[in-house]
This record gives sequence, structure tokens and C-alpha cells, in this order.
Amino acid sequence: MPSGSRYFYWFLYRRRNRFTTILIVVFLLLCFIYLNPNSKPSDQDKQNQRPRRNLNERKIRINRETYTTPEPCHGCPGENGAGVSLTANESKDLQQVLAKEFFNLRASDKISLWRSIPDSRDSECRSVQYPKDLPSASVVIVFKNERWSPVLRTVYSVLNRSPKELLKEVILVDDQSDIEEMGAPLDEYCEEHFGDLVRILRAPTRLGLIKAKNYGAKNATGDVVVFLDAHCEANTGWLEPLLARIKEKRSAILCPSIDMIGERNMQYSGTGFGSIGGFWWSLHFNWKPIPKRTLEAQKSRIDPYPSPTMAGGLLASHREYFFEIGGYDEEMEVWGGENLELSFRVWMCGGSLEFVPCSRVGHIFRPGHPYNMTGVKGKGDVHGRNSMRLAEVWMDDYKRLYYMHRRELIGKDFGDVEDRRAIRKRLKCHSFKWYLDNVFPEKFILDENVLAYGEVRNPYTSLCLDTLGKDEKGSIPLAVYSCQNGASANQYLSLTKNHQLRREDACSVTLDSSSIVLSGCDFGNQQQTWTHEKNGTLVHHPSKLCLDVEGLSNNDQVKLKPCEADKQSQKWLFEHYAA
Ligand code: LR7
Ligand code: MN
Repeated sequence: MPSGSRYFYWFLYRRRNRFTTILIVVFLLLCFIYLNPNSKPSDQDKQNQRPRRNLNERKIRINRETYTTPEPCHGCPGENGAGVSLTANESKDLQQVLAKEFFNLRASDKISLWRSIPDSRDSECRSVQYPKDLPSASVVIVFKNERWSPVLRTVYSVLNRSPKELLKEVILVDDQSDIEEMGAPLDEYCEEHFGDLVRILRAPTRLGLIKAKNYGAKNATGDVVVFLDAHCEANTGWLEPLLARIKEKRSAILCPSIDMIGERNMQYSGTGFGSIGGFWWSLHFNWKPIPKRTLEAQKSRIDPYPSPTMAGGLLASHREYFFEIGGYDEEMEVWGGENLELSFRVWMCGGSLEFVPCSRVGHIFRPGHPYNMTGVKGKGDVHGRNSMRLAEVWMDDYKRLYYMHRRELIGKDFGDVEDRRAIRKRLKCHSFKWYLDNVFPEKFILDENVLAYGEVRNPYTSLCLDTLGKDEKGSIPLAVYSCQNGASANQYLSLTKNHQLRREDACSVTLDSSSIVLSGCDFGNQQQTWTHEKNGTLVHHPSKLCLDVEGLSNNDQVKLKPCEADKQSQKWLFEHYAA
């Protein structure tokens, strides 16, 4: 009997049945049409979900014993951290991609998974000799709806730039992503290329990043757990200084210095030195310049230095210590708050939080999130509820300053915090006042050690000074708005003992002779000094002019005018005066 295709022709020949032949041809034609992806424009989406094959991707195989840094992809786009541009064709659907991913996935897909990046460390870092017997590390990367190329680039950067004897494993925690390429294809790829060096854990339910990090760390086996976001690139020598410091101090939680990967063109750029982490009383994270006292205490400019808080995503901790002090709060949902919670906790409970200049890791900063932020208990405001939990456990009376900024949360449910309070008791942790006094004395406390604070009202118009909710980062106009009787933190100003009229981070100054703006506080700046006279005027020292509300209504910028002792529009009353 003939077999295969010969059987097929033989069959046709024998039957000489035209009708069957036609049927078979039609059937084959239909199969072709169905299998040809170009004929199914409606499946475009599905196609986009398939892993994009990267340059050189299949040339290397990595396993625990033999892995080596692959040859850089000479002449490939994005090498040495360069930004890449797209052709007109490649950027056809770019707007949709950006709207969904919040970074340029098309650019990322053009770049080798193990591209080279510039060594952004201080040159002194290159000659540091670290001890040989450093603790081992498990790198935990949690992801929800992250894409193939940035995730694998994170993994390759870790594998290629960590000494193999120190890297115990990379653990990828998939927090129930909805993207096909991150399912079975990722398993297959990792198994084929990395063996057991890279493990993928699938979260049993959507955990949110906070619980997902706990989950990854609980499954880690290295001495140290290092968390990274799933869109990072670890730089040369990033791991050793973290491990060396933990070897020296088990209770130090360490953050690498965070470089920028441009979300539009994927350009890797080193950020300079010079930041610590701070916070707003609304319990969002911010960057602050390194205080002089910290610089003076550093023996060398490349030594780890203390920071009051951290951004949250990139950190190393002794794994057992991390859980001894309580891991992350399992009742926090999705995103936000855990970074400040861990920062306050580690300091208050006897450890420290430090930034490590010689360890550098790039991160893609995205203007939005490719996943749902709603949460079940936080009902749309997961950050608000998570932060209530941290304020209730760690901030003592200072939680008042959080609620002042989030009045709508007063009385809202924040779940049970008894387990978290028990940690504080068990570890005999310091008070939040201790933290403010000792770790972050630069943090301005709106209602302590000031001459007057609260709403600043002109009693005749019931207009109050108001920042109109503008971000305090830049220079913002000081305006007036109907007094809100304490309902708006935008109307909460303080008159400090060194005569500044300020909000949380911004002080009142003049730009020209009549209008007032708030901008960064500078104690040496005479332009920022004010006095509040017994007759109720607020006098700007350098100009000897008075704050005046004459002719103004809601949203108008407040004016400076020549002082007149009895003028009603120049009378101001603070809500509270220090005794
Ligand atoms: O439900 C989720 N499940 C997840 O696994 C939501 C997110 N995730 C993953 C996500 O895929 C990513 O890998 O968690 C990681 C962090 O999420 P991002 O990248 O959307 O967060 P972010 O970079 O905007 O947020 C910062 O603040 C967060 C507060 O909860 C976390 O602490 C992030 O880790 C943190 N990232 C950084 O600090 C990176 C450096 C930024 C700076 C400066
Ligand atoms: Mn991130």
C-alpha cells in the first residue's frame, strides 16, 4: 500500500471521483484561510499577545553551573542603554500601546533581552573589594500584566550581572496576569533557557503586589531576599554591595540607587547621587536631598547612608529578618502604603533603612498601571485604606496629620490591625516621635514648634489662604478661597518660629512686588520671612508690605499692598496660636 502523500494521489486516481476532489480542494482552501493569520484581522490582539522573538534570543542556554554573560548584541538597537526610535510602521498602533501599557512596548521589543547598559556607578565603586563569603540572594520579581520583553530583560540583567555563586535563584511571581504570553510560553522559555535557576510561581488568587511579595519571599531559599519590579535592569556590580552590607548588619534593609529607563524610548540613564526618601503627610513617598548631617556622617561618598523611607520596589533584606519584623501586612491590598509601612517599622523596631550608592538598578517609571487598582476592601482607594492601616499601627498621635489630608477617610473601615500592633509590642519598637526626632528631624510637623497654625482667615470676607490643591513640588501661587472650617488641608498653613509662612514643604515668597508664591523652604532666604502683628496684619519682612485680600474672590492670588493698620482686608486670624 502506498503511504503519505502518495496514498492521497493514489486515492484520487483510483476513485476518479471529481466530486470528492472538489470537496477536498475546498476543504484545503478553507484550512489555509483559517490558518493564515493575515486573513484574520480580528485576531490582531491575540497576535500581539504572543511573545515577540528578540534578537539573538535563542543563542544562549543558561544553567546554574555554566551560565556566562552572553555576547552583547553588536549594532542592535538600545545597546549601551541608548534610546531607540521606531519606524512609521512600527509606531502605527503606538498610541493604543501607550494607553494600555504606559510605556513603549514596541521600543522594548526591539531591544535585545540582555542589552548592555552604561555602568552608572561612581568610579570609586569599581575598585571596592567585597568579602568572598557573602550571603546568597533570591531575587523576587512580582508581576501583574507585565510584558515579555521587559520582564525577561529584568531576569537577564540579574543573571548576567550577579556573581553566580551568590545568586541562589530568581523567583517570578505571576499575580494572575491576563496575558497569554506570560503563561505557558514563559514557563517553557524559562525551563528551556534557565533550568531551575528561574522559578515561576503562580499566585492562587490575585494577591496584589504586597501579598505577592510576601508569597515570593516565603518561597525563597537564599539568605537574602531582593525584590525588584518586573521592568528593571540591574547594573554592573549591583548585588555585591547589598549583600556585603547585610553581612555586616543583618537588620539593615537596603535599597539600590534607582536609575531611569525612559518609558518612551527605553533609554537607560544614570541618576546622580543625592537623594533620600521622605514622605508627605498624605502618606505618599517623595524624594528629598541628602541632609548635611547625613553627608557629614558618611566616611566615603560611596558608603551606604541612612534614608527615612524608600520608594518600595527595589530592596534587599536578610530573608529571616524580613519576616522576624513582620514581612508585609497581609491585609494590605494591591498597591501602596507598604513602602512607608516597612520604612517606619524597620527604623522604629531597631533596624535601619539605607541607600547603597554602588548598587544601581534601572526602573521604567510608568505614568499609569496596566492592571486594575480597585481592590476589594479598599473599594477603589487601596492606597488610602492601606495607609490608614499603617497610620493606625505605627504613627501614634501623628496619624492626625494623615487624616487632616484625608478627611473623607475618618471613621472608614481599615480592617483588623491587632496582629500588626502585636509586632510592635513584641519587638518593643520606638514611638513615631522617636522616629521623627532621630531618623527624620528635617520633616516639618505642621502643628508642632510653630507660632501659629491651621486656617488663616480674613474674618471680614471669610476667605482663607489656600494652595488650591496644587502640587507643592514646584512654585505655586498662594491664593484665597472660602474658608472650609478645617475640611481642606490646602488651607492649613503654619507660621514657624523662624518666621516662615508655609505649607508642608513650601514657603511663601514674593516673585514680584505684589504676588505671593509658595516654593521650596530655605531657612537662609530672607525673602521668606514674615511677621504676624498684634493688629492682625501679616507683614512680608523684606518688602514691608502686607497680605491683602481687597477685591479678591475664590481662586484669586493673594496680593501684597502697603500696610494700613486699620484696613479690614489686611486682618488675618490663624485657627490656632501656640500657648
Ligand atoms: O496587583 C498587582 N500585582 C503585582 O504583582 C500590582 C502590581 N504588581 C507588580 C507589577 O507588575 C510590578 O512588577 O508589582 C510591581 C510593582 O508595580 P508597579 O511597577 O506598577 O508599581 P510602581 O513602580 O508604580 O510603584 C512603586 O510603589 C509601589 C507601592 O505599592 C511598590 O512599592 C512598587 O514596587 C514601587 N516601585 C518602585 O519603588 C520602583 C522604583 C520607583 C521609584 C522611585
Ligand atoms: Mn514599577
